[in-house]
Amino acid sequence: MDTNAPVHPLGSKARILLTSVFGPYAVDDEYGSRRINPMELYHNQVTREQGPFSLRMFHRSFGLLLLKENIKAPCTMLDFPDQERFIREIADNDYDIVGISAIIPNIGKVERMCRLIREHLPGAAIVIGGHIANMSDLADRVEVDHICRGDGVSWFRRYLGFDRNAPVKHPHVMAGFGTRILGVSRADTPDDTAAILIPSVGCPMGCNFCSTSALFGGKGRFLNFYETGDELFSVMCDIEAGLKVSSFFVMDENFLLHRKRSIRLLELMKEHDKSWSLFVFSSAKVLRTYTMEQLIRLGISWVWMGLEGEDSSYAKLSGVDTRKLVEELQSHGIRVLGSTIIGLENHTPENIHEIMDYAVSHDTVFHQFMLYTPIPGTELYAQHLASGTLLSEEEMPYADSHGQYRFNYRHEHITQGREGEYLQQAFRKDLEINGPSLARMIRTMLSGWKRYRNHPDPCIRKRFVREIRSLKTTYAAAVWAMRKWYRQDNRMYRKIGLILRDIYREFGWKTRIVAPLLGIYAYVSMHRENRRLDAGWTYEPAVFYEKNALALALEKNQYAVSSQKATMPQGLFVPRTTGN
Ligand code: B12
Ligand code: SF4
Repeated sequence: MDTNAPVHPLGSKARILLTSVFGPYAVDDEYGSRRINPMELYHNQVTREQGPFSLRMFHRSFGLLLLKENIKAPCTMLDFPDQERFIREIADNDYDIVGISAIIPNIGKVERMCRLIREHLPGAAIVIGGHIANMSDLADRVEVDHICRGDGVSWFRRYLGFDRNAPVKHPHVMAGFGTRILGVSRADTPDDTAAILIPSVGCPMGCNFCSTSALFGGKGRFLNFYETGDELFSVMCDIEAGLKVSSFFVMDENFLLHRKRSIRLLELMKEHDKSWSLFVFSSAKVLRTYTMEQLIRLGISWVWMGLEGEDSSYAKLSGVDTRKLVEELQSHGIRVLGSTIIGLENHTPENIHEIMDYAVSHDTVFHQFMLYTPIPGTELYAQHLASGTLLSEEEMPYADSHGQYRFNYRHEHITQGREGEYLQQAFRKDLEINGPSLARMIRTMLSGWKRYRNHPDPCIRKRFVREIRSLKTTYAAAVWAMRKWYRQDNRMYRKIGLILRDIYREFGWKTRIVAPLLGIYAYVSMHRENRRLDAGWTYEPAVFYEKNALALALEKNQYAVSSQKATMPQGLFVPRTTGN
C-alpha cells in the first residue's frame, strides 16, 4: 500500500465511484449491521426509547458529497446501497478508483466491499477514508491501495493532480430526509428542512475521547474550509438561492469557537437583512462568550452541547453552570440537545443514578446518552491500550463498539455488562420525567415566540414567525394527541396540557378547532406506529445514485443516449419489518 502522497496516472480522466458502506443497517447481520445501530441520528442515540414519539430521520453521507463536489473527474456516488446494488454497480461499470467512506463499527462491510471490488474491478485503486482511517491496522485487515487520514478534499485533489488550495465548493444538500414522527411522514420541503453547511472539520479542544478531533489532528488542530465570515456568508447565500432554504444545519464540531468568523457572519447577516436559522454544535464555555442578543440575531435556534457529566474535568465545561445555561437558552427559544456520557472514570453502580438524575434535571429538548468509549486514534484509547484494559476483538467486536451497547474495555467500577442497562434507564428516565422530546421542543419554540414576537428588529421577528408556523396547526395537533396519549398519567397529562393551553392562548380559535381535528389523526397514527414498533419494524434510508456533470457527459458519449440524472427519489425511507 502506498501511503506517501500517491498520484493516480489518469488524473482528471480517472472514473471514480464514491460509496458509503452497504445496508441494510438496522438488522443483526454477519457484516456488522446491528438492529440497535440504525442509520438514524435521533433514533440511534437520542430518542431511541421514545417509541412513537421518537424522531426518525436520515442524513446523507456528507463527507462523500463534499468530495464529489470538488472532484474534477467523472464521479458517481452511491449512498446507502444494499450489497446487491453495490455489486451490480461494480460489475456493470468500469471504474478506475473506488472510494469508500466508513466508520470503525463498519469494518466488516469494508472488508467485504474491498474483496468484491478486487473480484469485479481488479484494476481499480481502492481508497478508504472517514473515521475508519483511525484504525492503526486497517491496511492489514483490508485489501486497499490508499488510506486517507483526515481531509479527503485535499487528498483527492493531490491524488488527481489538481490544485490543493483551490476554494472548496460546497454541495447543495438538505440536511435530513425521510423525516417521520408520531408515525406520520413529513414532506422534506425547504420550508421545514435545513440545508447542510460544513464550515470546518475537527475541533481544537481535543477532549480525550473525541475521535472527530483526533481524525483532524487533535488538540489545537482543525481545518477550515471557509476561513472568514465573508466566505461563509457567500456560500450560505448561494445555498439559500439554490435550495430556497432559510435554515442551515451547521456540521462543524464547535462552530461558535471560530469567533471572528461568526461575528463577521453576524455583521453580514445584519447588513443584508438575513433572518436565517442555524442549528449548531457548540461547547458550553464557548456559548457563554456570546451575548444572548448575538446568538438570537445570528439565528441560533438549536444547539448540540456536551454536558458530559457532573464534575467532569473537561475544559469546555469549566466554570459553567450547564443547568442554568440550558434554562436560559431554552427560555429564548433555543432548543438544546444535551449530551451525557455514561461510564466516566468516576461512575459507579452506587452513583450512576445520581448521574442520570443530574443529566435529566437539565430538561433539555433532546438528550443523547453515550457510553464512554475509547476509539482508536484518541488519547483515551492510547491510555487503555497502555494499561491493558481494552477487550479483545473476540470479546467485543468492533461492530458492537458503537456506544449504545457495551464498553469495549474493562471499566474499573461498572462490570458484568450493566452499562447497557444504565443507558436504557437514562433514556427512559429522561422520557418519564421530561416527557416526549417533541412536546419539549414545541414548548421551547413557544417560549421563543412569546419573547420575540414583538421584537423591534424585523429580521428577528421574521425568523420566529417562520419557526412557529407549524405551532398553529400540526404541532398544536401533535400536542393534543400527546396529551390524549397520556390521559392515564396525571402528571404528564397536565404538563402537556399546559403547553396546549399556551398554544390556544397564543393562536386563538382557529387553532382550537384545528388541533383536535388533526390531533385525532395523529393519535390514531401514534397507536399504529406503536404496534408496528412492537412488531419489530425498523427503517432504512433510500438509495441515492448521483453522477457529476463529467460522469454524465462520459455516459452520454459512451452510450450515445441522452443522459439521465439517476437520483433516487429524495426523502423516501424504506420500512422494513424484522420482528415477525
Ligand atoms: C452525520 C453523522 C452520522 C450520520 C451518518 C450519515 C451517513 N450517511 O453516514 C448518522 C447520524 C446516521 C450517524 C450514525 C452513526 N455514527 Co456518526 N457521525 C456523524 C457526524 C456527526 C458527522 C459526520 C460528517 O458528516 N462530518 C462532516 C464531513 C465533511 O466530515 P467526514 O465525514 O469526516 O469526511 C471528511 C474526512 O473524513 C474524509 N473522508 C470521509 N470519507 C471519505 C472517503 C474517502 C474515499 C476519502 C478519500 C476521504 C473521506 O474527507 C471528508 C472531508 O474532509 C460524525 C461526527 C463528526 N463531526 O464528524 C459522527 C461520527 C462519524 N459517527 C460516529 C458513530 C460512532 C456513529 C454510530 C455508530 C452511532 C453512534 N453510536 O454514534 C452510527 C453508525 C450508523 C451505522 N449503522 O453505520 C463516530 C465515528 C467513530 C469512529 N471513529 O468510527 C463519529 C465520529 C461521532 C463520534 N465522535 O463518536 N452518524
Ligand atoms: S469540544 Fe466536543 S468536538 Fe471538541 S474535542 Fe471536545 S468533544 Fe470533541
